[in-house]
Order: sequence, then structure tokens, then C-alpha cells
Amino acid sequence: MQSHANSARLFAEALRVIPGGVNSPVRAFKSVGGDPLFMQRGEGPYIFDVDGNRYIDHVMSWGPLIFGHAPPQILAAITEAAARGTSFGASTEAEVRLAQKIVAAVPSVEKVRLVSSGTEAVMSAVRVARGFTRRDKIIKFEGNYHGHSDGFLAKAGSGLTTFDLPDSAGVPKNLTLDTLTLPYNDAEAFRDAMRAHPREIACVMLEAVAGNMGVVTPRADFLHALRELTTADGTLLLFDEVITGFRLAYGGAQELLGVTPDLTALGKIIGGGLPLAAYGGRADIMDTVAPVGPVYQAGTLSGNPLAVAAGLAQLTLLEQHKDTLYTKMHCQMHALAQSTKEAAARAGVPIRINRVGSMMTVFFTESKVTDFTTAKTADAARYGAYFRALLERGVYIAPSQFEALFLSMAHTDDILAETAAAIAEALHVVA
Ligand code: KE4
Repeated sequence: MQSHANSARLFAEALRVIPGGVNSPVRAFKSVGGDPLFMQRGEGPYIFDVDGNRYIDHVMSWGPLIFGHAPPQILAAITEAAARGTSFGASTEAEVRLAQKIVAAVPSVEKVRLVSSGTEAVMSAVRVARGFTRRDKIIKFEGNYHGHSDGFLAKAGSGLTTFDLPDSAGVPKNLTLDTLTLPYNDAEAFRDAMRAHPREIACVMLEAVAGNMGVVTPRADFLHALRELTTADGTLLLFDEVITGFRLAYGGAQELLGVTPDLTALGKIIGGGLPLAAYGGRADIMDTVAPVGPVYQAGTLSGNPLAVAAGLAQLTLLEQHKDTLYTKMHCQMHALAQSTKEAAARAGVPIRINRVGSMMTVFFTESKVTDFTTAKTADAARYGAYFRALLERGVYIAPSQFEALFLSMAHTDDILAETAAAIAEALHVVA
């Protein structure tokens, strides 16, 4: 039986000085029950909590660790950079080299600006879209998460062409009045909204493959409608690839899906596990950003030398292995999904699995999950029991039904066989 005594002790201390005892809400385990674990170290596919319990990690820091925890090449790059200082607030060669790699890899990106978080990347990209088009309104999709910028914490208004209401306290109503939230994968609703607001929409933003309602793949007709109608209307198409960038393909979801947006937000993997994100796109659009153009965006630690060193090392490794790495993880995830489906059938537990490349979600529902409404039919309580049963068997998955399970290059076939066996047992526990 695992002890979590040290996690419990630290959680009690944390509660006195940090809201909810955590620095990001999902870490609080609220939707899966129980108290949060405090982690001490990671090693390859494993993460160890402060009580010495070892878990096969499928959260992978929510996506950045595509080579697993503490890969030697990335640690060496960070250590070498740190010996020269941690931050200059001035330009460095490494930032140029990282920007060059991103431009060479991502189809939509001709110029890129480095920032420190996914929220900052998406927020800045939307500001650029508004500055470039001189329009205020934006369209986003239910179940997509783009960080915690005020205008994105919005929920669909009453009708599909009425603008949004705040979805968080502290967000003034007028800041969501220019945001219109539509159902994901609904080409018709999108067409209606564009027809209702001709030449008013600055940008349409989405997770090209959704990860924040659990994994949901876009329908081809939906993506085609977005690309076609935004082009016709002079609206910019923004892919939020904070999760999918460099995860689904070296060129991201846009390479995999064959749809090129006007702007892209990146994060997670490009920082190699350190705070670094980016937004980029067509040169004429990006040249609206200060100091070239009138759209202001800045950051003390933008392009931080340690984060850039980690990101550059990670992208260098990805580039070296890109011809085999993505196929390998895709096949591994296919096998894990297959064994999970078979185990669920044997246990008599209704599940739906959505999977793209090295990210997948097991939904505890009988409904096909194609948008946020169908995702919400999942039995969150059953997911919580599944999460705890896996934890007891040494497997750590996302503490929320509406996230993704990730693989990394550190997850060998033997490790994944252990995950599959634990999943089979956990499914019997929740049957
Ligand atoms: P950050 O500001 O958390 O770096 O990135 C925001 C963001 C933007 N866009 C997408 C598609 C994202 O997934 C995220 C952040 N992802 C969540 C989990 N899916 C981060 C975990 C957390 O909030 O603690």
C-alpha cells in the first residue's frame, strides 16, 4: 500500500500560503478526488513523489517532455547555458537559432516571437490579428482552452451568433463581448456566424487537434470551412498548437492535417520543459509587432537563455529523429488504445477512445466524442476511480477526464506493456 504522508504534510503547509495549495488548478486533483501528490523527481518515463512512490508518467508535464524526464542532452544544454548566466534581457545567438528552427519546421511560420507561456503566446497572437485586420471580434470553440487571458475565459452566449459571457470571476463583461464561442466541429454553425458578422471577425482560433476537452479530432469539412471562409472574409486563422506543435508531427497538427493557418501559437515542447512559448505566422502579419509595427508585446524573460537552450536541444533531437520518432509513438499509441479497448470490453465498461499520434483520451461514455457536449457525457466519477486505481498500480495519468494521456520516447514497449496491464486491472476495478 502506497504512503502519501509526505505529500499530505506538504499539502497542509501549501494550503496556508498558496491558494488551493497549488500553482495551477488542475494539479489539485479536484475532479478525481483525493489530495494532490507532490513530486520530487523525474527520470525517463518515471516520476517519483515525495514519498518515494514511482509512477509511469503519462502526464509528462502536460506535454512538453517528448523525450521523457531529464534527457541528458537537455540537462547538458541547460547546465552549459547556466554557467554563462541565467538572463541578460538582451538578444542572444541561441534565440536566433531557435527561431530559425521553428520557421524551418512549421508551415505557417515565416517570423516568430518568443514569449514565456502558452497564454502569452495566444494572447499576443490575437492582439496581432486584431492589429493587422483592424477588427475586434474573435471566434473560438467550446472545449478549447487557450490559457487564462481575460478575453478567452468566456462561455457561449445564448444564441450561436450572440457574443459571450465571462466564464471566470474577475473578467469584466465588456472583455468577452467581442468573443463568440461556437461548437467545435460544427461547420454549419461556423458558416452562420461568419454570415452574421461579415468582415467583423479579426481571427478564428482553435486547437487544430483538441486536447483540453480530452482529445477530439477535427472533421475535415470543419477545418476546410474555417480555412475557406476566413480567407474569403479577410479573417486570420489562428491554430493554437501549444500542445500539438512538434508533438503530432515535426511541423505540428498543421503539417499532419494539411491545413496552413495564418498564425500559430506554440509552447510546451519548444521549451524542453522550461518556460518558453512562441507565436508566429506570415511575415506581413508578424511585422505589425513592435518595434517594427504598432502592435505592442514585450517580456523581460522572453527568449530566456536557459529556456532557449532547453528548447533548442529538444528541437535538435526531434529534427534528428523526426523520420522515425512520430511513426514509432503513433504505433505505440495505437497498440495501447487497442489493448485498452479489449480490456474495457472484457470488463464490460463502456468507453470511447480518441487518439491522434502520441496523445489519447479514454472517455467513460458510450457516445462518440466529437465536441464539448459529447465529451461532457463522460462519467467523471468513474474516471476519478480509474485514475486512483491506476495510481495505486504505479501509473500516473491526467487528474482530469478532459485532458490527454501522452507518450514520450522514453516509454519503451516494455514500459507500455506495464501501463496496459495496469489499465486492464483498473478497468476491472471500475466495472
Ligand atoms: P500555459 O499558459 O499554461 O503555458 O498555456 C496555456 C495553453 C494554451 N493553449 C493550449 C492548447 C493549452 O493546452 C494550454 C495549457 N494546457 C494546460 C493543460 N492542457 C496546462 C496545464 C495547467 O493549466 O496547469
